Amino acid sequence: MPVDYTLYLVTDRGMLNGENLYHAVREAIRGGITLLQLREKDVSSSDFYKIAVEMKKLANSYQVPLIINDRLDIAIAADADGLHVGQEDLPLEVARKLLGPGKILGYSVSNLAEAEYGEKHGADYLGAGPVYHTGSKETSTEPIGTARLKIIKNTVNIPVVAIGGIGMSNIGDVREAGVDGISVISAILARQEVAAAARDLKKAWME
Ligand code: TZP
Ligand code: MG
Repeated sequence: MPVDYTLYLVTDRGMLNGENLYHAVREAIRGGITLLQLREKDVSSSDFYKIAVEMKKLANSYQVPLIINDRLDIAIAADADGLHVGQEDLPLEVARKLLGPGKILGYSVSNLAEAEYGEKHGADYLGAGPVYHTGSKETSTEPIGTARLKIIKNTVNIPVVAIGGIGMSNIGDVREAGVDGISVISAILARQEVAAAARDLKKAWME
């Protein structure tokens, strides 16, 4: 089944101001997210696994694919739809080998060399960024901007999803770069009205 990369939500429980993660994700799904990444920092493996299993049930019931960030073991154990790895995670080709050909494998890139490497070594899609400054991830990588984003998109032949600091104010510029979708944390999860935030982004993307 082809994956729709239009509006890809990455989770961060730290953004929720005490709100329940499953509730927030359900609202985001109702608002129209097309893909979900469970990104858990500072949890035990046992908790990560339990959350992944619950999230998989939730995502399944709405036919939204679930991708696990970084942890191949959790992705396999929870029978998630895929895994997302970054430059400091398990090597892409190793992840592909262990994950098998049928699962979705995503790869974080911030320059053209990484993008070409990803395409060549088994990534199904690239998460390219940070496009803009973001407060959601500690990163020393300078924002790549939409010009470099566009070069990445025009060079590789796999889907490219833009990430980092994307919201209603700049979604039009990102779309103009020709990418396949946007990946966001705060533009959905830090908002009071999660479903409405997702709906507005989706609508802005489609217009
Ligand atoms: N990878 C690159 S930027 C980022 C990740 C996980 C954080 C994106 O969060 P936000 O709130 O959409 O800027
Ligand atoms: Mg990572």
